[in-house]
Amino acid sequence: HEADAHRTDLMTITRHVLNEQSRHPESKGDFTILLSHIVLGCKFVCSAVNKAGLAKLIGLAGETNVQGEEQKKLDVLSNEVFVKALVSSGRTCILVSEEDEEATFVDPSLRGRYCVVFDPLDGSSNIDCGVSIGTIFGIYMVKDKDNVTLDEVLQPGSNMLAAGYCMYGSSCTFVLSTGSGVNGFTLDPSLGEFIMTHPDIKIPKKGKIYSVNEGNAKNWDGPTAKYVEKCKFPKDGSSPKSLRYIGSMVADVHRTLLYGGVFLYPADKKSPNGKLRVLYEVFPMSFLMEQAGGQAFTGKQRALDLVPSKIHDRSPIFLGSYDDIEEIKALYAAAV
Ligand code: AHM
Ligand code: MG
Repeated sequence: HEADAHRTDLMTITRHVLNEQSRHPESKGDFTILLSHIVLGCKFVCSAVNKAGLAKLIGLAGETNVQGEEQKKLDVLSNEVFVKALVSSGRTCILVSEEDEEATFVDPSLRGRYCVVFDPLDGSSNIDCGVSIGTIFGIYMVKDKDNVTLDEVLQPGSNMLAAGYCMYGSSCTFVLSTGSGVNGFTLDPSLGEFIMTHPDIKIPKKGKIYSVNEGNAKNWDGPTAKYVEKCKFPKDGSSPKSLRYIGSMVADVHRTLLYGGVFLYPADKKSPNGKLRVLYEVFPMSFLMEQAGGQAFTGKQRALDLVPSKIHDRSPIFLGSYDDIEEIKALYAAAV
């Protein structure tokens, strides 16, 4: 029976990626190995997040516990785990993490062709109250691993090979795109494996939810203010949209992918480039949105066409359902 097949035929991430790679005979399994190291990092963070209260992992970096050991804040710990897992995979050459001011250039003896940009634990202000947080990543590939410069990662998001996130929520969910659609996997803790639970995610063409930090409204520009006003007081006879804002990008984007609608972190007078980081927040989420049939826009252009000039650059971002983003684009086009 169909139902039985679902229960006994477990599509793990590794199996899924191997299937995808088999369509590229030239591939030597390097991507599968790289991804398994990212997945390992996510499993570690998932278990650490679940134990955060218990293990007293929460605390300021540099504080010492009763044994006199240094306590690391969860985001610092997560970063170390990802950096070590990625370096030891032997498949990476440059790493860019939100936690590290400088990019990491992998020692030539361990170098591979992939660059990974990531935010190891995004939304960390939500840790202490148990709200969902996540890891976000994007992957580029270099031509010549023996000759790499920072320019390899200062590239438009459309050059990414793959992107994804892992959400540490009521369950642990891994969402991935390697450029041919988006798939979601849920961690089965008893197996320690992510099993495909959300094949071929497509975002609804139009949604009923908007998601934004409205506390910044007094500093918004005209088109953003007009759009949010429209969400609340539609003039075309449609129902107002619902507001949902978690304040964890991974959770807000995950809901947007599944239910549709828009997530925005616009520019405002205080932060003319918004808050979110181009390389490891805006790009991976924009990549996933487009792969799921939605759009990602900066207020000026397609988000994936941005070219960052520094690794920690920020950009305003509007992402979500195709039709909803069209409305935002029209408001920005009318404003110039
Ligand atoms: P962080 O990288 O310092 O955790 O900040 C990123 C987070 C995102 O997850 C979220 O979308 C945004 O900050 C929320 O910002 P705000 O609190 O300004 O609404
Ligand atoms: Mg972040």
